[in-house]
Parts: sequence; structure tokens; C-alpha cells
Amino acid sequence: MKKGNVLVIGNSGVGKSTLINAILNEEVAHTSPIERGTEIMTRYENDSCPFGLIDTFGFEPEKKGSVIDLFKKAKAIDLVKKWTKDVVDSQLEGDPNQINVIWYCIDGNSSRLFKKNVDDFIQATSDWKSVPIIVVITKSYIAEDRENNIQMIENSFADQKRKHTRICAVVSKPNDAQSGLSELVQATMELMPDGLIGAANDIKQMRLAQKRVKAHALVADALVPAIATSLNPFGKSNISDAQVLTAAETGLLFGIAKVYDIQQEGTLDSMKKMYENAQALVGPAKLAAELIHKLGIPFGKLVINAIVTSCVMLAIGEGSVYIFEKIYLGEKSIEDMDWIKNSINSEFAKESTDFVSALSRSISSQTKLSDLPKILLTLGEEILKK
Ligand SMILES: Nc1nc2c(ncn2[C@@H]2O[C@H](COP(=O)(O)OP(=O)(O)OP(=O)(O)O)[C@@H](O)[C@H]2O)c(=O)[nH]1
Ligand SMILES: [Mg+2]
Repeated sequence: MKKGNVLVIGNSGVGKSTLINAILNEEVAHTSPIERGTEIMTRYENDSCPFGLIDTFGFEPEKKGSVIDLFKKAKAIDLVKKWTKDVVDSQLEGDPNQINVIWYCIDGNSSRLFKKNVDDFIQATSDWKSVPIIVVITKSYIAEDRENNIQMIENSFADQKRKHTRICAVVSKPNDAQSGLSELVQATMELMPDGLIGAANDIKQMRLAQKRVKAHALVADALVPAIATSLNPFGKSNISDAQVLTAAETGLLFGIAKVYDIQQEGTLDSMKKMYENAQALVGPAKLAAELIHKLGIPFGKLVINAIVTSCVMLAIGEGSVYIFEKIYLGEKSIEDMDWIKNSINSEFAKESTDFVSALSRSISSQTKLSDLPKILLTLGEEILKK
């Protein structure tokens, strides 16, 4: 199916190419921290995204406002205008109606320049007067700044004839907790003409699958050191008796929340307590103790610690993914604490019993303590893959 296109525009270095890579979930566009990153305008597309993305040569960021800088900027604006036409001719079969949405990217840390930037932008896109604009605030980490930035953008557009349709704030750097990307895709889909949005639902499912992979990778990464610590006979941890989450367990919950763009700290703190209560209620320690008693396994306490640690990590992983997915899909509300609590309790019970019963088939009184981490990890990974 033919896809619509987004023209991505803004000053050099604001993060246009980084944003494109984040949306496509692939490192395709060249990015650079110092010099100009993008030299050639290119259209990118893959199955992760319901529209094509056209990366542009950024306008010069205004450094000192010198004559040379202003000249360079004017040239860049002309270049963008000319190149957009070239892209239409060469890559979009000469059909200018194929640019369906413009993302105008502004660096969230340069609010001082917003007004001037908007003038440049309007000039550069004067050939695309009827194309809807989404203003994208990039590198947007701080909620308070975001509010101010949105206000300043509204003010900057207030005197313009040309109007923007939406403002979205994003963080797109791969190693940071990315945020706002799903909302941006959703907002863009809403602006695409009808014939070009056929695959919208599939895309949501695809992004969901990507998020699930990321969340499960976090659980797998957290399991290794947690199991090692719990099996250390000289370690101070006494996890089997503990009913508070360890730092690693809490970190995992917050990490998964970030994958799903969930930022309500109050809710996350409540969820942490719910996991602690569920742990007490379901008693993975009791299940583990019964198992090692039945099998006559030595090193009882350490093994119980390791089993409980694995159960808690898996319950946080699977439980949080289940809950956050429903919220992400709009099927459930983050305000619905009773539902969250019930989900946590039932996931905890399910993960603990599944894990302990799978374990009962993999260990025996002959199992060496040194083999246990591998056995626990393999079982954990199998559960995550299911
Ligand atoms: N911390 C942080 N850095 C970012 C983010 N997005 C982009 N960057 C960084 O900003 C720098 C410039 O990013 P690019 O994506 O190359 O910027 P661009 O707008 O494509 O620049 P040109 O191609 O020159 O027009 C790179 O060092 C990126 O890593 C973000 O969300 N957070
Ligand atoms: Mg670039």
C-alpha cells in the first residue's frame, strides 16, 4: 500500500535524524553531535512506520547572529525549499500532494530562539501552505520546561497566518528513556488522508511488540545480577524473608514503565507497594521452601533466595507488561487502581506457581549450586518468550 509522507524540518542539530531513527526503530539516518549531520535529503520508510519520513538538511543554528550566519541561514532555507521540490520530483513521482504532514522540530532547550525559528520555518515551507504542521519539541526531558515551551510556541505562531495543528514533545535518543514517540505517530496518523491510514492498527500492534521486546530485555538483564547476588553465601541479602522490593526490582518496575511512556510516579509507588503485598500474599518463599524440602536439596536458604528473586522479577516483568499494554491500548485507565491491584496479585500467583513447577522438573538433589543460575535463567527466559 502506498504510504503518506512526513517532511521533517528544523534547525541543524535539533535531532531530526535521531527522531527518524527512533520512529523507524532502526539506525538509518546519519546523526552527528558536532557538525552538520545530514547532507542529502532522503526519504526513509520501513514496516515499523505507517508513513515515509523525509529527512532534511537543517537550517543553520543561529550562533552569533553575524552577517555570515544570517547569509548561511538564508541559503539553507533556499536549499530546503529547492530540495523538497527535488525530492517530490525524484522520489514522490512529481506529486506534491504526497507531502501530507510537516514535522517542524524545535530543540526544547533553545526556547529563546523560537520566534525567529518560526519565521524561518514558515519561509522554508511556503510552497506547502496547505500541509498540516505538527511542532515537535525535541530533547524534551523536563515536564515544567515542556509547559513553557508549548506556551512559547503558541505565542510564536500567534502572529502568523500559517497555523500549526499540534504540538508534541519527544525524547528520541536511543539510550535515554524515549518518550512521546507513540503520541507523535498517532497524531500524524490522524492528519493523514483516509486512503493512507489503512495499516494504522497494525502499526500500533507493531509498536506494542517492539515495546514488549524492550521490556522483556530489561527483565532478562535484571535477572542475571539478581540471581548471582541472591546466591552469594557471603552477601547480606536475605531476600526470602524480605517483603520490600530490592533496588534492582524497583528499578525494573520503573524501567518498564518508561518503555510504555508511563510517568505517574504516584501510581508507580503504589504499584511497588502492591508488588510487595502480593509477594507476602502469594508467598513464593513458601513455594520454594516446599520444593527444596520435597527434593531434598542442600544449601536451602540460598536456593530459596534465588527462586524468590526469580519469581519477583518475572512477576514484575510480566505483570507490568500486561498492565501497561492495556493502558497503552486505551483499554484500561491508569486511575483504575483496583484493576491494577488484582492484575498484580493474579500475575504474581501465576508466575510463582508456573516458575516453581517448571523448576521442579529441572532440578534435583544432585543439582550443583554452581549450575543453579543457568537453570533459573533458562527457565526465566522461557517464561518471557511464551
Ligand atoms: N540527549 C538527547 N540528545 C539528542 C536527542 N535527539 C537528538 N540528540 C542529539 O543531538 C545531536 C544532533 O542530532 P541529529 O539527529 O544529527 O540532528 P539533525 O537535526 O538531524 O541535524 P542536521 O542533520 O545537521 O540538520 C546528536 O548528538 C543527537 O544524539 C534527544 O532526544 N536527547
Ligand atoms: Mg540530520
